[in-house]
Amino acid sequence: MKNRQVAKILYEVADLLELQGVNFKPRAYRRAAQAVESCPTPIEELVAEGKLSELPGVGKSIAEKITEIVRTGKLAYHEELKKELPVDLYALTQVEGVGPKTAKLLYEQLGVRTLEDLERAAKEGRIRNIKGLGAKTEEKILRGLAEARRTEKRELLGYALPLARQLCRKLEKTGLFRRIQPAGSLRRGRETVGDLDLLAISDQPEAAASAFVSLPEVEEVLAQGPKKSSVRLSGGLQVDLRIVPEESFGAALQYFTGSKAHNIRLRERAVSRGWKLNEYGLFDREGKRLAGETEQDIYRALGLDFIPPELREDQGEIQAAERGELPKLVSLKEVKSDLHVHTNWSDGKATLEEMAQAAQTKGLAYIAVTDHFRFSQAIHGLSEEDLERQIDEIARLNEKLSGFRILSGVEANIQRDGSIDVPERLLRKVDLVIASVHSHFHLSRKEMTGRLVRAVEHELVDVLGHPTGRLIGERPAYEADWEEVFFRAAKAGTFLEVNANPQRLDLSAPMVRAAIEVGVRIVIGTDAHALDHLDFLELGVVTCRRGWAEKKHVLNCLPWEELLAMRKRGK
Ligand code: DGT
Ligand code: CA
Ligand code: CA
Ligand code: ZN
Repeated sequence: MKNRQVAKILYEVADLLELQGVNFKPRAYRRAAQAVESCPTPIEELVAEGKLSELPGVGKSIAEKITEIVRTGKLAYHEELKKELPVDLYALTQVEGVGPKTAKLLYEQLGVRTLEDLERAAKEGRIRNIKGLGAKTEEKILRGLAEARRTEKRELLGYALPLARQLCRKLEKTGLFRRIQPAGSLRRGRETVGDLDLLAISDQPEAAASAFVSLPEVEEVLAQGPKKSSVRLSGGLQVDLRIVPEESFGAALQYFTGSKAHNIRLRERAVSRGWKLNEYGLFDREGKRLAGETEQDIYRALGLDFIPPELREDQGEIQAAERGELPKLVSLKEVKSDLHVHTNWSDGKATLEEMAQAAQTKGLAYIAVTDHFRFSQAIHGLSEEDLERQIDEIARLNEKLSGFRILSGVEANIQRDGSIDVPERLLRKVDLVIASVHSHFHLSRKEMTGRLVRAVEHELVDVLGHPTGRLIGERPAYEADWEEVFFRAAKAGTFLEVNANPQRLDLSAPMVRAAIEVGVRIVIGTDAHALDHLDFLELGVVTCRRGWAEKKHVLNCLPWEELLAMRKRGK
């Protein structure tokens, strides 16, 4: 049972409860589902260790339900609710334009249970005849179906990356591999991956392939051989393993890292010199091998600086490499801090001290604690008095800590009109103010732009949190004139966040690139609500790298005193 499958059941429970008109509970289930989905630890482990309640949003009752799912593969409560609506609600509601209510209507009127049923009904023009839906909805559903198909089987990087590492570690331990490493979109750091591509060198390829297909994570063996094997894991993800000769490892790594578009450009370059480039190596006219053992050799032979995998998207990287103008990308070890951390003062799971210790153990020099300011019943935020007390508590802890600093902060809410819901007195008192949109997502483009501009121009707002509000695979970025928002943020000296939560990665990589081009400074925050969420920092760094960001663009690379001096109010 994988986290994703558990989450799916919880999401369905939320939708089914919502259909029954139940209040609050759906939200609780959705939050728990999200926590399970984005938790890097396998859910079985948490159950076995009795650690479920460490997940944000998971209380005793939902923890029991999760345990039941992990133990039995299903949930009686879910099956009971599902009698009312025996359809693949999770898949159907992934389609934009289909919420639980529409799904119910479609089932009752047209017997739609699956995505295939939905597609047929939409194509045959039967949806437009349903009262309350109409031709517009039908069109929207058709568009939504195409989009859902494209993202349906993609896995979040935040889930796939630890998984890929775990598989490689297990295989290394067999002693059958001289080398093994991930390639493909995972190595490029794409926010979602379609499948995993592992590349290896082995002196016993048959035995190595056999070890691979025998991994406990494997559900189905699609192919097995000394050169290529493919499996499907129980979570549904496909993994390809290719075993290649040592002399062509670099060429294979280059080829299978992609992207396809980048490879095509690179091959054109080889061809224009009368050479041939493929997964076996770079060869001249006579078939003599020019390079192949390492990627560096290949790029060098083609007259290019080494191009980091994150840039290989055919977005100008080859021209830049030719001119020696590639950015010197920011790296994880240069990052000294996590600038968006929650604690149990609001909806986080760990104490201030635990969070600080965990961050220090990870090698960080400081964090900003930015708990939610009160804003809804469901998310218990800080009151004014809480925040004052927390600031004092942080000051006390800072005296105790050595070689580590906690910055006090707050995650304020940007209200519909762009104003900030924390009193000015408190905004002045904390070290770092993140302002985020947590409500009214569906404004007109003009209104949303005005709202965000007002927030970034607020003299006491330091950071715009998860700026576009997108949730990968669930909710698109809200409509706004981003160019305008970036421009105004740069001008005002307000930083933009790269929120490193696996489902957010917001700003996205292309947006990071656009933002730094107009002079915006970036801060990375994991939005951690539990200790192991601090590991998401790497995803934020990867997103910055894909956005061509250098150390100078990412303020987490500064010592804390210098970061504070960079704030507009620090000047
Ligand atoms: P994914 O799996 O959809 O997230 O994306 P990738 O990039 O991992 O794509 P995948 O797994 O289909 O193939 C791995 C790499 O192999 C891809 O990035 C580039 C290379 N590759 C695959 N097919 C072709 C091709 O037809 N031409 C070239 N030049 N390269 C290819
Ligand atoms: Ca792949
Ligand atoms: Ca593949
Ligand atoms: Zn947050």
